[in-house]
Amino acid sequence: MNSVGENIIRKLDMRQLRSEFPILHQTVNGRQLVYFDNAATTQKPQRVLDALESYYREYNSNIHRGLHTLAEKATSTFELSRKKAAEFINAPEIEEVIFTKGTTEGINLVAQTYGRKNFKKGDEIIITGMEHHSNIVPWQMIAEEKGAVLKIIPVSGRGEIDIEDFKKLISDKTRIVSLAFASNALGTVNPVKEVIEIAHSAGALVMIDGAQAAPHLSIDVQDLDCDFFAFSAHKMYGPTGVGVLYGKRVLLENMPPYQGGGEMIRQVTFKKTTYNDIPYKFEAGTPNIGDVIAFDESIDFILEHGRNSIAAHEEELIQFAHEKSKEIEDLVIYGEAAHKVSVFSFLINGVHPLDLGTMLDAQGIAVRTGHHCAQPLMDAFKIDGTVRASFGVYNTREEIQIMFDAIREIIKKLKK
Ligand code: C6P
Repeated sequence: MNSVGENIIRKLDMRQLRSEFPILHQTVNGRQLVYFDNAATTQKPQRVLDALESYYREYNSNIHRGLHTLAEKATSTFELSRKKAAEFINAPEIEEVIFTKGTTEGINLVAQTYGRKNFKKGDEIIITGMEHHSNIVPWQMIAEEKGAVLKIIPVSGRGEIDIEDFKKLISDKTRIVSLAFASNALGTVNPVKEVIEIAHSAGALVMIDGAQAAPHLSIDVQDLDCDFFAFSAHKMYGPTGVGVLYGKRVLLENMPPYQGGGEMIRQVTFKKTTYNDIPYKFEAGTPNIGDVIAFDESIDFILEHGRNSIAAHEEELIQFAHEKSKEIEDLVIYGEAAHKVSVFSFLINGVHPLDLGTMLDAQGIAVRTGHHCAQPLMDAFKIDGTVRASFGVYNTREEIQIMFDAIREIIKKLKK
């Protein structure tokens, strides 16, 4: 499944593809919406909306509990999503796929269970200087509690890490290396496979923050050989409130539960509780059933259009944006890595990013401005934030042209 149709690169039929997204067909502030905030969250195709509605209209029930027909349908449909998610990342076993609220919860889960059980004073955790706060703060919290030390791989001016810097940091004290596959603020795709090989040979585990990789790149956790991999459905055309944490069985089985409650137990007495098998041990309480079910449709959406075809389309968009940006003298790009996903982060000399964002919004162009939840990275670049246009499968060159025309007009107006 992971490789079905993946080697074929087809030109996407943009008219048909865009017609699948009802939200795109509206005017915002009197202009046709140009949605360039896909790294924050993507829009949802009709099939995802339909799946969610169909669950609530036709078979809303709790799962893994009831014996009645609706409960059985809800349970089997929910579990089909797990199977699909496992195939999407080529997980060897379905039980290694845990449903979470999103990437943030996945990383916190590992820090608070694996970390709490295994870290001790003087142990080291390595992250990169381009991490999202979700991949910094959970490690800081557990490091503080355990007396462990957080070490940072520096980021170059182009927005890349140097493997040699990583080699200098890793030692027999390193317990885990946690890094983004792709940076949300710069677009950089990190050399995760190389990092994993080096970390493993030093006896350290590796957690991959896949939030910005899952919508754009083919993910194969077996090929990567990562120990943990977290991602969010809402960044890949699926619903909010759903994410996946993949972990190797042997690790998950030896980790204590994250939260206590229903579903995660085998037997409870007032004296002692025994825990359920994975993945249920980590899924206390009623999960986000409807959204997990709808997530299945977003995976199919990606697979049917083809990950390689989507990647090729997005590569064309990011290249076009880089090309166009050369025409604007005052534009400075943040993130010029050799391998990038479709994130275009920039500043215009003399224009505050928040002002530029507001002025673009006035023309129906949705971008994100600010530190992008990567404040240490912004500090390293000595800036408060950037303007970020992040492209998704439904974006077009014409829309990028519209944004650059708008930027040019804004600069002209401000310079008058
Ligand atoms: N980045 C952005 O606009 P959640 O919120 O749990 O779905 O994902 C957190 C997260 C973790 N890692 C990376 C690399 C991310 O980009 C994000 C979310 C959004 O860039 C919202 S801040």
